[in-house]
Amino acid sequence: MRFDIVSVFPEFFQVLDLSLVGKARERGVLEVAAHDLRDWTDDPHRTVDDTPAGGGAGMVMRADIWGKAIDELLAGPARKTGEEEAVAQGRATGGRSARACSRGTGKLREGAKRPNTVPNATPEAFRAVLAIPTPSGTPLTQRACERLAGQADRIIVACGRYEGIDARVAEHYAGRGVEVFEYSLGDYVLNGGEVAAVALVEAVGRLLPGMVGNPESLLEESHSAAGLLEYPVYTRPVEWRGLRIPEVLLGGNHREAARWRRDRSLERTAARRPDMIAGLDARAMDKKDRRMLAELGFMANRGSSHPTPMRIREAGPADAEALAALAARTFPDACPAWLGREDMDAFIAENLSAERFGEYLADPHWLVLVCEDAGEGGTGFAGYTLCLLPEADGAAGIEEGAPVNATVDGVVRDGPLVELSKFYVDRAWRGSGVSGALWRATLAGLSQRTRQWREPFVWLGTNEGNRRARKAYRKMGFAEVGERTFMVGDEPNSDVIFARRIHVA
Ligand code: 6GU
Repeated sequence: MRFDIVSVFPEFFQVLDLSLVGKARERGVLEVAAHDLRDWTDDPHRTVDDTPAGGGAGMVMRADIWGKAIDELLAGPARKTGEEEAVAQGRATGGRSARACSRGTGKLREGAKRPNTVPNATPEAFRAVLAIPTPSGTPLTQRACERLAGQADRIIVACGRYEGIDARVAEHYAGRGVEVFEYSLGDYVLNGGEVAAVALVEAVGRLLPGMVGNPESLLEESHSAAGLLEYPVYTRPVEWRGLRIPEVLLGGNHREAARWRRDRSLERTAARRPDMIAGLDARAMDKKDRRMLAELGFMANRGSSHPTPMRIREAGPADAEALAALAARTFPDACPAWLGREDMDAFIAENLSAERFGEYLADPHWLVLVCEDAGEGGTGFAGYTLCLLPEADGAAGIEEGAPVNATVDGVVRDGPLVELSKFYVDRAWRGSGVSGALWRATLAGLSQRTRQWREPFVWLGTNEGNRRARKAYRKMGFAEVGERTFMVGDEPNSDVIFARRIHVA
């Protein structure tokens, strides 16, 4: 791979003699030559710019000067200086390679006396790319760097200054079949393309075979194919200024450490680059990934291609219709298989209609939380919770079987006994982490509303035969404290009663 960088500040590129890139140049993996654009001028002032056509501030770099420089460099690598040749073949010392950079800046004349190492050179044969750094280019990405490292033999970097390079330069070479790559480092403006040229050499150069000692370090880094930012890294001392390396990285359990790193990657990416979360392949994620993402405000189920942002919020009167639709969809999931459709429909019509939800939503004793798909073209509600708060330190739902005298973890209740009347997640969102996130938000809301009490409880009843729900409630910190009979339509159902403390440590 050879870079030819053209700039009015060729000395700038002496930095490329240092570190990794410098070593690769010594080893011949990479050749870099910097050239002075002014060497292609003919006038005594060595002018490279002129005033902008159509008026405006600043100066524009002339197409004719750039054309001469690029034509000559495209014509092939015959024009290596002797020292560059030495660098490429690994004969140079560090000191000579440093000179190769700064001395390789002279105009490399047509018909130079050195032999052309690749005869009949054409842009195609060299797979040459004309790279033009500009704040109006496409963002430089790891994908673009990987493609250049894999496919280009020669990259000519045309560093503009002032207001940029006459647009016909890019147009002309693209028309001649040269790949023109106008790229930007990010949404800010530099004074010229030199810094961006160094960035390109380093980002592409380190991907060349034989450049990075441990190729695995290429796999796990930020912007690798996984589409996540890298996790935080640590090394000794184990404790520094009161900060310890996370224990999970010291214990020697590689699976746990890998999971921890994956979670930190997801966390960082969600916080710093939410745009990258939306680009993740949801089908490549496991249940733990989805749970973590739900904590971070994104939801993905097994059927979705990409995670979407989710919002958990208190429902308002305008949500009654959508809530009733979700409730009607989800209620049958919790019923035993033998229960008739008519009984379920009767229950839904009586307790889960839009009118009923309208009443719940208007009554301050009910706390209704919804989890919704907040992405573009969101699919609506994925789940909801419905809590009934009693007056003062009373018990909500006494006639429903509230465990008024129950103790939990050996603790006696001090404060209200809230009823978790409904907690449903749409079938499509099972296993997505939505229910965990919705539950934590609900518990936080209850804790907030009962904070003047020392030890408030929350209770619920669920069908005895619904093992999935029973297991889920135990995981949510509930303990079985009793039983009740619950009517769905005309059918009596055996329910289990669960309770737990609201305040968490
Ligand atoms: Cl590639 N060039 C200039 N002049 N400014 C930039 C940039 C490039 N990328 C971000 N800002």
